[in-house]
Amino acid sequence: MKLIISNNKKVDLTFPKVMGILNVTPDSFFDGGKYNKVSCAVDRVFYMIKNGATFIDIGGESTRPGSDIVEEEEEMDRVIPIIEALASRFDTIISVNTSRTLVMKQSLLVGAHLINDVRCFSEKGSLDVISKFRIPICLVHMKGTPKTMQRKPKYNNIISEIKDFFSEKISYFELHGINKSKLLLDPGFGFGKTVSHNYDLLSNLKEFNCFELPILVGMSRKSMISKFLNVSFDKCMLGSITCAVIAAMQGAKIIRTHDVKETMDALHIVSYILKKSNKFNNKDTNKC
Ligand code: 7PJ
Repeated sequence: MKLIISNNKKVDLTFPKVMGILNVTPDSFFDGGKYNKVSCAVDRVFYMIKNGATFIDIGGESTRPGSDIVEEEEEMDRVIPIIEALASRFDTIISVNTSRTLVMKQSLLVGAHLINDVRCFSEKGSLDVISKFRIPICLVHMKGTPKTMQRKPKYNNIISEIKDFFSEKISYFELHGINKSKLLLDPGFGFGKTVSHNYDLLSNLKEFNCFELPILVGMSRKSMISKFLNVSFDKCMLGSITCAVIAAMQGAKIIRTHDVKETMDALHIVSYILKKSNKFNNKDTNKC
């Protein structure tokens, strides 16, 4: 499986890759406030690339549960100078975590390659921007909004509901001129899910391979780990890597993480295991 970023940029997704998280918000729950200066962000990204990150995901709005909305101008001021600095220095794939049409457009103009919108391109005009720039996009499942999503989320069958969501979105985007090959799917760990829902998802993640699109997962230091283990966010690295391994063994292709180096170590072993198991056992696809 390959992801075409642009005419001269492709990512081989035969084996899982890492997306390093760069939060440029003052209030993110784990690393908020650390990388909001351009030079600190550049240093951090250099470190992540050196340790094996293929993608860098930049976010200027915290979407943690209960977080408030950030003004558009504030979000622009946080992310645009950093994207510009990164695009001129590194050959990495720059993903922007935003729901704002203007932020998408400006980010793409200064060198971003991918848009990751947890609100699934619901803002007016965003579809026009992504279709004009022909960039890959990540479709994330979320029930509610970051402000409300953790107020008793309920599902009858979380797997089939998220499959229906993906089917509907894929058709919608195709209908609006976006090639299916530009889509990444993310079941949205922590976005309108209880701890138990998140583990329902993780234990059945391979079900989403039926779409034959790359699956991206973000579980790094989320409450599904801290609450389950009853530890603080800073003690969640091993739990996060365990979840990353479980996802990658089921075919997840992009692992969004705060801990690039440690996740890469784990994924090197996962890739070797997948390679060896493929030698004996062909195709593990299922139908939707
Ligand atoms: C995710 C994300 C995720 C994608 C965040 C955090 C909260 N984007 N942005 N998937 N999570 N695609 O990092 O804890 O799971 S923000």
